[in-house]
Amino acid sequence: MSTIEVKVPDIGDFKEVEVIEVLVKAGDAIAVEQSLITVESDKASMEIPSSAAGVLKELRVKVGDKVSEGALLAVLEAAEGAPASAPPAEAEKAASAAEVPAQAAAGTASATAADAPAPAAPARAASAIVETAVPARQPSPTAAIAEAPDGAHGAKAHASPSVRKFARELGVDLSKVKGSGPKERITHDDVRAWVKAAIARSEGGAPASAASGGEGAGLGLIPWPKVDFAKFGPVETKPVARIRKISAANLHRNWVMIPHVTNHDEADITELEAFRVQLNQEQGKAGVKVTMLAFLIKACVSALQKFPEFNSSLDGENVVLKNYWHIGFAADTPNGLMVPVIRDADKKGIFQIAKETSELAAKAREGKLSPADMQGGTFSISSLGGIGGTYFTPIINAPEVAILGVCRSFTKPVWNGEAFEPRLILPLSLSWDHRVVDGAAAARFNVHLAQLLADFRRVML
Ligand code: CAO
Repeated sequence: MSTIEVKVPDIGDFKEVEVIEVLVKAGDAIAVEQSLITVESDKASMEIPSSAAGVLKELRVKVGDKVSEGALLAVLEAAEGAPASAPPAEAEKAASAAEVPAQAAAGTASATAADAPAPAAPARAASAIVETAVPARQPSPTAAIAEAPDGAHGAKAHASPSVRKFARELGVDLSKVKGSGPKERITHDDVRAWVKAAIARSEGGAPASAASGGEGAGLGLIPWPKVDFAKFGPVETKPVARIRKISAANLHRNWVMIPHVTNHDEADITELEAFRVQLNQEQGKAGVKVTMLAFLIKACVSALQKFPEFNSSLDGENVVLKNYWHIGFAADTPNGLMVPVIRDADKKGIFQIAKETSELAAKAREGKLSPADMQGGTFSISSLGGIGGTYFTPIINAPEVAILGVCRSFTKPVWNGEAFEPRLILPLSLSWDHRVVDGAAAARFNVHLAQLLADFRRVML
């Protein structure tokens, strides 16, 4: 069996460059052009490929060695029957194929890559590609990188082409990986360790990590602060309730993924509240208690029919406008927030809606809501009127595109053209998804809703 010596090819002006990574070990079957080591100069790093195929008998360099063109890298036992090295024609082809992207890259390289000194234009076997985020890498005998931006993130990552390729295959953003090699260079093992840690984090429970912010929750943020609270005073630690974990994960996603805007307005509900009190008096204790929430649901359906984009969902490139009006309402329960849904609220009267909201709220508090009770909502209302407050910014209940928050009504003096008179005012806070709705439409929606609540006869129009 014959042996072949593999030497450092022409690497342009690079001399006495340090071996920073060894990519193979004795006994490995080596293919022609397989990377053997990575070397690094002050300006760039590059992988040195094998000029021949065979089994690696001996590697003659180690990490930290300095090598130049012609230095002996490895001794191979030639693979039986296989051509010991790339035929010259193939090598020429590979070299010229590599030179094309090198030129293209020079024209399209980002500022970071363009600022880096161009690797020496090597003759034949040692071409160079300045790797940018844009083009797919071409095969090259020797690929040089110059602190090129990685992926779409634009952050500098210090890694060899094979590590970059490995990271791309696994979908790893190298700017997030800490390098353990010389000068914080990222190695294959660093990428592997990062992936393992990411899997462990996600297996640790998305809701919990969402609640705590996780490791920056994948947003490139600094990690959540880890504080030993007991150092500062007595503490009590208890697990997050199951429902709170679920709602936390949903709220977190919605808050992060939806560009929320909230418009505030006021509705004069003086007459409506008087009407509500009158209805409840007429009915007595035996009847259904008519609530402001029931009127709000009915008024919202009417406003949603006038402004259908608020009763829609985003579905990829499409907006799905729904011709049904199922209204969810936030219910505060001992276990956390739940959102039961009043189906076909457009077909129901105030008494029916009041009855259903009261039943569903009771079911929510008893933990007896079924999944069907909470599905299919097209718009939500969050009423804090029984508690207090003036305005707040409710989080949209995806895949809906808007939510109405209402707080406690209050009496304020309103100028009627001749004098101030006391009026009962309901504060409205409408949060909407700016991908689907615009501010002008939201302002119109609120104005219209306030008109409906001020004169409920308008709901019939
Ligand atoms: N202004 C003034 N008073 C109001 C009011 C308002 N906007 N809304 C309700 N009230 C009054 C009611 O009339 C009732 O008074 P009485 O006891 O004298 O009749 C009292 O406040 C209690 O009402 P309620 O809030 O219990 O009942 P509701 O039908 O208005 O609301 C429900 C039902 C399920 C919406 C409510 O119980 C609830 O859970 N609200 C919290 C929702 C929530 O948590 N939102 C936040 C989500 S984001 O974290």
